[in-house]
Amino acid sequence: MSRIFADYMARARNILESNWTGSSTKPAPSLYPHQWNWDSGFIAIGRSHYDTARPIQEIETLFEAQWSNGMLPQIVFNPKELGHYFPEPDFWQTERCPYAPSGKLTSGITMPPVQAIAVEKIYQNASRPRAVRPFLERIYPRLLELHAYLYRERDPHQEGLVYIRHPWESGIDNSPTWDVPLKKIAIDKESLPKYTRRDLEHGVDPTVRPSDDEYDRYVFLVDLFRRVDYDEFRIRESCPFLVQDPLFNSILCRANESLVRIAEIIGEPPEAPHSWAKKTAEAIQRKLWHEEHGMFDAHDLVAEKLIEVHTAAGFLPLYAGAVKPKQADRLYDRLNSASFCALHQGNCFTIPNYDTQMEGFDRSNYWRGPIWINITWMLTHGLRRYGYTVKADSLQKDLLQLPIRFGFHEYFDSLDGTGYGSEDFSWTAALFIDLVHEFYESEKPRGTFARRIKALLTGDTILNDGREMPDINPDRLAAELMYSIRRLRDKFYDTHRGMVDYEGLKDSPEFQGYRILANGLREFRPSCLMGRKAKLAFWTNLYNTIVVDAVVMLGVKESVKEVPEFFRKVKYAIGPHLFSADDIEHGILRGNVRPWFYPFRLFGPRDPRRAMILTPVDPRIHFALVCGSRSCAPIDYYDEERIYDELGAAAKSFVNSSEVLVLPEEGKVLLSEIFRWYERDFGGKGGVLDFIFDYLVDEKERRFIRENSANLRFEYLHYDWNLNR
Ligand code: 2M8
Repeated sequence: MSRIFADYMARARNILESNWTGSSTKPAPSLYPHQWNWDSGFIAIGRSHYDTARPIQEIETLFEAQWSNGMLPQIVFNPKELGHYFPEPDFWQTERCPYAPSGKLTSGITMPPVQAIAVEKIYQNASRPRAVRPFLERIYPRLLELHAYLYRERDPHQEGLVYIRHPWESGIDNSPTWDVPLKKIAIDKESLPKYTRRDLEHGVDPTVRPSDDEYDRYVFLVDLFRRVDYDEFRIRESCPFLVQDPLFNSILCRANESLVRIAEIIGEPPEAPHSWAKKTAEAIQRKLWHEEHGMFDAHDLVAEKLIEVHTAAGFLPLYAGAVKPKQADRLYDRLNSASFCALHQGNCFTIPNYDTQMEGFDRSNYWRGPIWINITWMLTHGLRRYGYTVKADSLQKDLLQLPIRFGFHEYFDSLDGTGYGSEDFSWTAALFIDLVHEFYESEKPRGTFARRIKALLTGDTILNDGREMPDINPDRLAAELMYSIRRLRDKFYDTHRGMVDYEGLKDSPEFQGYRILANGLREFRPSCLMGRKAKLAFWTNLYNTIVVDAVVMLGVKESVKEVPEFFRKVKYAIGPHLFSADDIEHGILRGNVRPWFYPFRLFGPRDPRRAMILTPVDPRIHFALVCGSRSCAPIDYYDEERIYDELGAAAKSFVNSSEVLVLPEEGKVLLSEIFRWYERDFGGKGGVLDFIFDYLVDEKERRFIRENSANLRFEYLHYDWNLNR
């Protein structure tokens, strides 16, 4: 792990430590002095990477305050900390409700039910998962009661979508989405209970918090609930705010999936959560989708219509797997538009909580525009679920750098990253810990599969020794081969996501056709390739395809690392010579310079393949050569005529992706290993810096590099060798 991550991990753990109250964790040192429902879930997830007892205690403490009807309260008040927050138990008066627990002080609303997700994570991350089983057995019925409560009391049409009845229940308190229903509440100051806000007494700038008008409406709703003794039926009859929110329902849907898996672990019947998950996913797809806008919206149950306001919550059905493939593509386009800070746009951090193109977008105000780590964290999981790995990586880049550069704040300015709200915010720390763990997950040593393959693979594998030869004139072979590679790209490569559909490709006629043409390479003379551009395109495309060919033919499952010396052992016979993937990369395309992992140049002094060496080296090839792994550049096809432009585009895309992190506050640049392995191709360290500077689009990052080039330190990011499938 890079040292910088280790340092910040330690800081994150300290924050959780100092916010620990003895039985749970406060969200923030002073602004939020009690236990909050969904905060505890996120906190437990982060902490579970290094501790099991406390996350268990965190969740159990929360559930000790569960209402007897199953509702899990938004806040469990710490009796020793009363007097610094509004509203507190004296205002909620939950004792009016027969379901409220005695001996516990709680609010009278709930929050997005992340708890089952957290419980599953605690189990998965435990060093001794078996020891966690008794906890699973204890907590499972409570989780089930919570979900049953939501479907019983909050889903009046029994359609699989539950409503929230207060903006605080959404967790995204002053989201612009709520403006529409809240606007309809006319406030009569005379009859509104008197109250004093306490949130502005903690040194937080009032302009980054909700307005007084919003607070009046929050209070109006709480007053309504307590006047009917928290009777859900009566609330439903009179409450002007009943909303089916995509965020809340997506979390519920995703939490049902965790419940199913927990049920299976402890041998309980999983049918109930399974059918809830299905029903909610279908309802989200059907009822909350806005076809024209290509986005999920909240549904106002009072007005019976969609609230056409687009916030980050609209992407979260991805997290629940509740999205049809066509809807996922539309969401992805939306996410990559200026509205939510396009990838490589270079002038903002992703993802702002509200569409940046809207008049009411506010880069610093609470849930009206800044970035919140928990929302983006859930979105990265959703994007991975749908295969948008490159975008997920890029969001992770933003998430990792925000606390490092700007501190462990509650939320961050979406244009310049400034931290707002409370410092030392617990879920920012916890999810940072989770992200760093995820980032380094693939560093774990690989097991038995690799050893099995090793035993099988003793020598070289010549991939193009099939009997069937192409029925074409050898002069046409290069053109036909390139055409066939382009067809593979069009059909099986997802250039957006940087992924290859190896499964689909394996038995396809296109791949069979390619393999026959590859057999024809045995009679091909590379000397017939004319001009540098033709050679660059031919060898680059051939390198990328020999890797794909080898992944398929050797049955690679998870990573090319399963095959010892993969790049040296897989070969094509071309004319009278053999070329491994390494020969193509280091021998031809890198001008036969010695590879960083090998004592000699690959083509010795008398090797006839030296005639094919391409010099000078164009370092941009490193962003076009694809080694079948996630940290490589995204795979594509390179056209002889346009290859210089295409290499430029590939370099630009890579330099502005998650593989290059510029951290001005640390005086550091974190780089892909590619820049270390091939430093000399760029002209040494200085050349690497010039190269990055030339392709970087973010003006501030460019300025920082220009002004600090002499003292900049490089650190290198872990290279992810997982298969790009
Ligand atoms: C914020 O909400 C509370 C009310 O629940 C508040 O503003 O006083 C929200 O950001 C919410 O999502 C969060 O759970 C809570 C504590 O961090 O603070």
